[in-house]
Amino acid sequence: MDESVSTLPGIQTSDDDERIICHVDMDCFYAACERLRDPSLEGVPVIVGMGYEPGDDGGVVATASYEAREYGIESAQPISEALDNLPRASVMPDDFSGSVGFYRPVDLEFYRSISDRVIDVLSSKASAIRVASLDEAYLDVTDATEWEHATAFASELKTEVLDEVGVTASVGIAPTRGVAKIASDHDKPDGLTVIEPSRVRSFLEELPLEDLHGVGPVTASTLREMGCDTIGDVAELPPPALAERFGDRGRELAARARGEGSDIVEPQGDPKSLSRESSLGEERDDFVAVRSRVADLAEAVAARAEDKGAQYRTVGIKVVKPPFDIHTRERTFGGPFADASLVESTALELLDEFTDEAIRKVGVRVSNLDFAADQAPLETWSGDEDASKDTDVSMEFEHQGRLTDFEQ
Ligand code: TTP
Ligand code: MG
Repeated sequence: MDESVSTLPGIQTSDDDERIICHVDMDCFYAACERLRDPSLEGVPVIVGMGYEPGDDGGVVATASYEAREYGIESAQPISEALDNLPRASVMPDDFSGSVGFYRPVDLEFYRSISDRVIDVLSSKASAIRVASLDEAYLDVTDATEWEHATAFASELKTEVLDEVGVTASVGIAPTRGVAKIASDHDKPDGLTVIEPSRVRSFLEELPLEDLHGVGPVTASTLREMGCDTIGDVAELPPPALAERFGDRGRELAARARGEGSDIVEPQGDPKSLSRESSLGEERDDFVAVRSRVADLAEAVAARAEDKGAQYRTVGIKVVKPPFDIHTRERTFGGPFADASLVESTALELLDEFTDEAIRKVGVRVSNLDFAADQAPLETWSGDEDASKDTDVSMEFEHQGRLTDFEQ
């Protein structure tokens, strides 16, 4: 088994200290979710908001699709103002019925279910993930890619989110969390921006002050009074001048403007699933080699679960066929267990369906995790055939992963 397979999240394994941090932020997320269940909203202005009733002018905009943003509609705007901005298809009463745009009320439960699916995909690509909000996450991808391949990595990640969930993401990759976040916002929507360590200063230099985390209109106007028009200008200011004006916050601003900041992605909570996946090279057409790779991944996943003191009820595999055809299969047992050989034999049995097919990538996952329970004796459930099921959830890998490990 490859050494890196048993790497713990957050433990640095690369030769130098430099991490590769990826920030993912979904595009007009609530609106994108609404489009998933109503494709007729595709390509037209969509406003998702709360507190609005037709004929009434209350309520605020939660988000607007990019088509609606063309008309100056933005988050936190009163719906009445949004309605004023939207062109009218005909002369109608003052509500959405006459406008060229569409309104949908916020449905957090639905957005959360989509978010879970996105996070599940992201989790399989990173050694650590921190979910910052429903539509935003930081990933430590140091062990998954290299700077030279970061663009291809990000592109594949975006494609996987789109193919598996149906929404677009903007991705930024940089050496720190702060710069990665600025990068993901840089080319929205459907953005992809990689800022290698040597480019951090020049990337930040020309950006407007407001792109810096913690700089709102008030701070920006103070900074302008101090002669700054860009982030580069802030980086040039002597830090004591900033500290004098803003106190400790000033020192932080100076550091951020120079691209300094944390590169630690601290995972939160217990993971919902643990998985490893691996791309196949030459061996993609050699089923014996594919089986051997799946066996290795199964062993790694079981070891990872053991490290974390986790038992599992579900074992699954993911098979990606060329060009990008994702298939998942899983089997759920009647009780939690921790048994590497059962993970391996189950994964290999599930793989049999794909015998002699060309396979680009394989993954193994355990889910339905249990961190507390003592292991039930095997015989209390192992013969429970009714509780064991195969599921064919192509494009859908149980979607409960929040934190997984992987090996590329
Ligand atoms: P954002 O990522 O800030 O916005 P967004 O995803 O809609 O658009 P972008 O393409 O610019 O990333 O926020 C994510 C979701 O959070 C957004 O879809 C709706 C919700 N939200 C609010 O409810 N109120 C707000 O003021 C903001 C900013 C977001
Ligand atoms: Mg977003």
